[in-house]
This record gives sequence, C-alpha cells and structure tokens, in this order.
Amino acid sequence: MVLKLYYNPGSCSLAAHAALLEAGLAFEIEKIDLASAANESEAYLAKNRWGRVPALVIDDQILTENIAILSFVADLAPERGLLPPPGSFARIRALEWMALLSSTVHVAFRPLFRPGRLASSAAGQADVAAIGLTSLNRTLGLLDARIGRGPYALGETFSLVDVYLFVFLLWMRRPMLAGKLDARPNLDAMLARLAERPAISSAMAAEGLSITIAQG
Ligand SMILES: N[C@@H](CCC(=O)N[C@@H](CS)C(=O)NCC(=O)O)C(=O)O
Repeated sequence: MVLKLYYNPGSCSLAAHAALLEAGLAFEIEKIDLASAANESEAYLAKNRWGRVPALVIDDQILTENIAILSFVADLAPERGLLPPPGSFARIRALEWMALLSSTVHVAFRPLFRPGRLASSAAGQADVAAIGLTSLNRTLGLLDARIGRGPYALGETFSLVDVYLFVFLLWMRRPMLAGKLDARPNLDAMLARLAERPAISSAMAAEGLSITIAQG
C-alpha cells in the first residue's frame, strides 16, 4: 500500500504524521506550505479540493480529516493498540475525544491565529482576537480539568487521541500567545510527557519544530 501525507510544519497535520510513525508504517511526506498558500495552488486543489492539510494518499484514494486518518492508521496496525478496538465502547470514547479536539479545541485557536478571516478592519480583528482569547482560555481550562493527571487522554493507556491533543498543546507555546494564557499544569505535564515519545519527537524533527518555536 502506498501512503503519502501532505502536511504543513506544526499544523494539525502533525497528528497524522506522528500517528504514521507510531504505527511503524512506511510512508512518504510532502510539504504543502500554508505560508505561501501552496494549499490553494491548482496542483494541490486538484488532489484535495478542500485545500487543507492533513491529506493522506492511500494508493489511488485521498483521505482528509484527522479523525478519519487517525482511525485508519490505528486500524492498519491493530497490534500496536493505538486506539481501542472497533466496536468497543472505549473506541466510541476515543471518537468523542477526537471530535472534541477537532470541533471545539482546534477552532478555539482560529480567532487568535486567523482573525483576518473573521473581520476585515484592524479594530474588528482586535475585537475578534480579544473575544477569542477569552473563549480559548475557557476551552483550555475545560481541557485541563478533563485531562486531570492523566497520564493520557483515555486514562492509563496511550492512544492516538494523545497525538492529536499534542498539536494543540504545542500551539499553546506559540510566541504570539506568550503571557496570554492562564496556567494549565495538567496540560503542561501532558506536553512534556508526550514530547518524549520517539514518534512525536521524530515527527517534530522531520518538520523542523521544537516545543518553543512551534510554527504552522
Ligand atoms: N478538521 C480538519 C481541519 C484541517 C485544517 O483546518 N487544517 C489547517 C491547518 S491546521 C489548514 O489546512 N488550513 C489551511 C487553510 O485553512 O487555508 C482536520 O482535523 O483534519
């Protein structure tokens, strides 16, 4: 099976990248540079009409959305136990977690990272960012409480939910958020724990990232 991941360094595609490494699968990667709008190029849109990353080529198909990609990757390597088995309630709990990360946590960063998509004037964008910061802090507070002392999102067992979560923990360290977020000890401890996993640190290195200079 040919697998090829389209990614942008430090974007949410980092979850799919680290997941492929956790699964021990052979795959290629190709950078789609969001900073130069390579995701809006005709060539990329011909492959993925949504113009976003991650996108995973699987032979002659293309799969988008982290939730789908992480589920697919976990099921390719069942012996690694990267997600609970299909059909179990634990798998549904993992799905709930991934949906929360995709629909609520990811989008809570958008008013801060991309205020220009929500307002045109400088004053409007500043307002969007200010309201967004309040909302992001509240979301991260709920996340911190739900994680508790972990050690992992699903409790005692590591899963690809943690790999997905890692992306947002990394985003919390972006320089533009420095000094703006409330203290989140559980999330900080989780970031430190996950950063030590070889698959996560290898994906970070391949994308040219470090915890303090995460970009994307
Ligand atoms: N729900 C999607 C979100 C994908 C997404 O928004 N990716 C961002 C990078 S984190 C992107 O490609 N943005 C480009 C753009 O919006 O122009 C997923 O989890 O795969």
